[in-house]
Amino acid sequence: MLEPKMYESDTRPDWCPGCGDFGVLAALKDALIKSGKKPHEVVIVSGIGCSSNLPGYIRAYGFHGLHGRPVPVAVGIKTANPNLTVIATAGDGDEYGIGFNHVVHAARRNDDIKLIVMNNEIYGLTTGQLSPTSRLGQKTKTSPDGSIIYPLKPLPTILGAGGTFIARTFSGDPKHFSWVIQEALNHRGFALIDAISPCVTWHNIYDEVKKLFYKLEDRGYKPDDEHEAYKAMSDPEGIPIGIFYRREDKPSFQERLAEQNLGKWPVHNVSPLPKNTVEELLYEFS
Ligand SMILES: Cc1ncc(C[n+]2csc(CCOP(=O)(O)OP(=O)(O)O)c2C)c(N)n1
Ligand code: SF4
Repeated sequence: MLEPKMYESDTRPDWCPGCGDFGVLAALKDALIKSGKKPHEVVIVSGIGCSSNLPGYIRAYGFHGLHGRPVPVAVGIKTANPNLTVIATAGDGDEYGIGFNHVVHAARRNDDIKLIVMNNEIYGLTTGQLSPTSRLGQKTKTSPDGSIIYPLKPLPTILGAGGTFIARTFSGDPKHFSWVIQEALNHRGFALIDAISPCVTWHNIYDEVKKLFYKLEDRGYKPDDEHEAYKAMSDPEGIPIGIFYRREDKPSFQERLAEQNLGKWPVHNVSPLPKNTVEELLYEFS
């Protein structure tokens, strides 16, 4: 029997009080429990940033790696052991900036990983510089007179790259957030969840989001049409949340690999490294 406390970590988050990332963490735990996943079946991978500290705050397998690199690490883990549920969690600087190339190609290959990007439109950890999703005119430490760069639109970009599950949700609505994650966990292949997760310290957009967001599913929206998805993603008036696009007919990269390499795959059938080799490697990298 799965209980919420199974995912409780001994480490308490050091996020600022009110940071949107608390809502993301709560929704992720709830979604994993509701999906019937046990902690030993789940790996959470991150890069660097406030949001990227998340794997330390949840009791599952975790990997806290280099800035911008959670996606290739997650893809490697899933490819080596397809029985695992692999989730990458990171910030907009991490995934829409330094690591965006990896995201585009994971979407193109339809790698069977789930990516939650905590999008606060700013660099939080490094104290408030411009990020790829910062707005035109936004004042930050690196744009004191207002940004003169148009923001990246990650959702239509990933749709254009062949993404098969593209959603947005809001940390201020944990029930909706948990539902979107549960749907992503059931998806066959790559899922991008753009999570509005405000940074209360450097760019507090809570009030604005609360005024402007609405749920696609409340308006009878069906996420099966690419052109409708582009339109919904580009609403100039409001902030739609929900699943913009989903298709289940495209096999994941890992499924194709299994078909091609029948008998030689997955890699986890290979004998494990001797214990002392693992200890030597850990010592070298500690
Ligand atoms: C290769 C590299 N470049 C830059 C940095 C410095 N750095 C650490 S976190 C970060 C940005 C964090 O912003 P974001 O990914 O949006 O996460 P947040 O802190 O807002 O959650 C940067 C630039 C780094 N650690 N490594
Ligand atoms: S600086 Fe911003 S993103 Fe980082 S913990 Fe504080 S509120 Fe959250």
